[in-house]
Amino acid sequence: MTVAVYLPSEEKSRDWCAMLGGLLPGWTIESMHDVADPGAVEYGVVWRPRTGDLARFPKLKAIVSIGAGIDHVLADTALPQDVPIIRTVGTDLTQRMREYVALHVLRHHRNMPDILASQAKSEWNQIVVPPATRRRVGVMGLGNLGKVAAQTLAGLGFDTHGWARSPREVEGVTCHAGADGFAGFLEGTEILVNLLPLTTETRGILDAALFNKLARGACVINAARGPHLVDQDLVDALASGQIAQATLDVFHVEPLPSDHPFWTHPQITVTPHIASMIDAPTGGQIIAANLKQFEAEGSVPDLADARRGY
Ligand code: NDP
Ligand code: OXD
Repeated sequence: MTVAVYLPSEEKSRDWCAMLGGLLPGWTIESMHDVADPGAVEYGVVWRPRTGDLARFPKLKAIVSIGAGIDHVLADTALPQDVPIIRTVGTDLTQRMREYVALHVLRHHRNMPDILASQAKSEWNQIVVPPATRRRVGVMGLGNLGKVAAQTLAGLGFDTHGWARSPREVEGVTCHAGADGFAGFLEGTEILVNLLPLTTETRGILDAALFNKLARGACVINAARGPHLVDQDLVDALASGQIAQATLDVFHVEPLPSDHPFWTHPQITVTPHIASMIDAPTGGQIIAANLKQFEAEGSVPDLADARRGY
């Protein structure tokens, strides 16, 4: 079996090849930056592939996304049609994401930005916030990541609501579904967490209309994809006070350009797409297991639905 690996950095591609080579003895693992024989490649393991890269492989059996999202694969306008796409998911990713969501929701809930601003002025500023039980938080997306994040917030005592495309049941979480359930989900939300996939339906969903439906002074955490957010609408909502604070892990352009105003905005916390970044050894184990299973059985449980977009 021949696998071609692509990450934008040639060095990282080589590291992943070496690591997958160790986990898949007898398989040929090559970097997509310099494939010897495109006709031999049966699997592509990719993060943000270049347009046309995967179309060079006539014998491609499956594409593996090095990550949970597949938007970066579907962005390839020359993508071969009907080649299955395998997501990389697992407990490691959900654990990392629940840590990130708990950290940033608690930070907004306990008003840490104001506490730190007071410390900078040596001010003893005893900010009293409502208990978590009276703080309404909302999680957009109740898939692998959103479900565990919502359960974590419910476990901390928050009044937790979740929103998905289809009706879901998550213990401790009030679930809302579809377009009909969207307004009821947003109403009164004080801390909003976005964990939706990026699709034609969800692109630009974090916009002025959504911000205006939240409680005044709400906080927004975007840990999904940059194009979910209409950047200028956030800047305007922060200026008007409709939104008090935002934590952003993902951006329209990554890495976020060094002159981007988000870096220095006093109401925005920037993290560099690390909410749940897979490390190569863990991701490699999951990917190698998926490749072996796909080769043996022709399918795996973690197949994405390209038509649906996630
Ligand atoms: P899943 O595919 O498991 O879940 C997606 C969820 O979103 C489902 O609950 C789905 O509803 C819901 N959904 C999809 N479309 C809509 C819609 N139009 N309206 C309402 N709900 C919708 O995804 P994951 O939880 O694994 O990952 C979510 C995203 O997180 C990824 O696509 C990726 O972009 C991002 N991510 C970010 C990381 C980071 O480090 N910042 C790391 C990993 C992922 P239903 O249940 O009805 O299908
Ligand atoms: C992912 C990511 O999709 O890291 O897994 O963003």
